[in-house]
Amino acid sequence: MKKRSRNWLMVGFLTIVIAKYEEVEASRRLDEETNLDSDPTLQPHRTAYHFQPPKFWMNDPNGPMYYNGVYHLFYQYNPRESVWGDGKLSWGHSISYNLVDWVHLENAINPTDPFDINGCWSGSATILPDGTPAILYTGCDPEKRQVQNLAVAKNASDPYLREWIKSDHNPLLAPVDDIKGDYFRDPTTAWQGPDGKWRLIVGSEICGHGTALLYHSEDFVSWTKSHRPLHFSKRTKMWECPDFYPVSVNGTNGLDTSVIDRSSKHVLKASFNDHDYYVIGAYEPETDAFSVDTDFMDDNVQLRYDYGVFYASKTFYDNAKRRRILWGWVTEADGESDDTKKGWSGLQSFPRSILLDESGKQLTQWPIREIESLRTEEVNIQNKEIEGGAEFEITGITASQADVEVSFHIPNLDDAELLLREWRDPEALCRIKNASAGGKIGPFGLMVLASDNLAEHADIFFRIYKGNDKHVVLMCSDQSRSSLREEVEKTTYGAFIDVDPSQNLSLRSLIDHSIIESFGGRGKTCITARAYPKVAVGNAARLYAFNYGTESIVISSLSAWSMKPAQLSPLHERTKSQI
Ligand code: DQQ
Repeated sequence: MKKRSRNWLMVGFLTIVIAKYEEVEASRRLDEETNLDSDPTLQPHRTAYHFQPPKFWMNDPNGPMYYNGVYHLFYQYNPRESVWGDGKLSWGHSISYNLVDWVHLENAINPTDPFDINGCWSGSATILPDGTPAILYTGCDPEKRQVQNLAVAKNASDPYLREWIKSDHNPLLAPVDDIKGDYFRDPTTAWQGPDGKWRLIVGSEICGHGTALLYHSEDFVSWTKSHRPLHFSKRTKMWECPDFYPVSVNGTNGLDTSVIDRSSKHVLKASFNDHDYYVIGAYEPETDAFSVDTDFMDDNVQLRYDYGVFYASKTFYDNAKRRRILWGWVTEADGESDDTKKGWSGLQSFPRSILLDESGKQLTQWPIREIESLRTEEVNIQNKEIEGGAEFEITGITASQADVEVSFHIPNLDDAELLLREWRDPEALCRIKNASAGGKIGPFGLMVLASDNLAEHADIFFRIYKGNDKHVVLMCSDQSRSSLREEVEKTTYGAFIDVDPSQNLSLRSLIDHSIIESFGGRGKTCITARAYPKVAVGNAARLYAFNYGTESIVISSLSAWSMKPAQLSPLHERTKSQI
């Protein structure tokens, strides 16, 4: 080799080494700045068994799927900072064998092409009949118009599906006619009708009404817009992240998205007004007619997946365990500067399996049973009366990282207070009648993330009222005293639960440092809340059961467990046997 070319080679080599060194240094500096590698006491609010990327901003769950023995979760990810920022988001990607422990991979999709240069936004995965996993996602183009794109796994035999190839045909769908460029996003998992054609819906707002635009395709590449949307509502604005899937009536299994079974019903979910609302109805695959039992924002019934912090959710069908699983984005309730200091923002709810309730009128949700693999120390209490005005501590477990299941018996329902007409809004009622406002039957429930002197605590509780022809059960999640820090948001959430309180009334709460996911009436009503205690952190956190009503309540049974942390780490930090 000539001397000059040897020198060039040397320069090239050194440039690569320096660039690599700078990259590693920059990442080390970022870790240092964001405390992520530091003492865990500096990260008291980072969760132990909820899904989080190693750092920075995460919002919606995207394209969850089960493929060849591996669960995939993609998510809206800002790989540069802990805020949503300029919206130039990527699809983060992690895989799991049990939906509890996760391996973080490189981003699956980045905003690098004209059809997504301003952001790769939410979308869904569909497994095509030949086994190809396909992702449909929203791209923001150079004019910030929203368009729908396709990406397929480059190598379906890679167990982790690490590389994704964007289609040459992108964008597949562009906003035309009456669709506004900024109201056209979040394609669903596609399903096949009896005619073999694919269908999918995209969230939109047409003439001021929230709309699920319907498209058809024979080849998954060219799509035609149907004249009639699948559904729309005059009572709502833009629909984000729609989801549409069948649920079996009286069945205990979930259904795959394309299953057409005359005895099933269909669920349509749309995200708007900061909540995930759903309706249940009958879907005719021949005509694509969808007739709802009760509509969005009906005066009497407004169904939500979760009455707390839970948004832009997505379900997928797990054919290994024949269940439909729901993920939802749980945002932070502290400030943006806190998120920058923490170095991260956003959680995913613990995955929930979702079924149609036996009433047929609503869904029920329950943490997937794999969560039980994290349970360690256990305490059990049976038949314990809590007199009016009393509380008692549940000891023997790690109260900041716990799973608690309790079942209450109400010995005397006769003296329940009357539900006044002006108390129709359950959230407002929970605010007026917070945990410290005494009542007759209730408030009773759990006091979590509590400090020694009870200066800090979050409360999940019930109150029972007498309605017109039956008892009414109110469930509240009161954060008003959850942190001594004044600046964090402490919204109180509430909902009525359609249960008969003469039967046992159950409550389950997943407590994980700064998140409390609560399931009332075996998952009929779910409320997720955030709390950022100053004192009640780590081992200083305590757990109580309480009853501040005048009537005694009996805990028929209570089981509580400390939870082990789930394993979440990047691929390069794992040995093969750890995956
Ligand atoms: N988040 C995405 C959008 C979606 C919104 C952008 C919902 O695709 O509509 O990050 O949170």
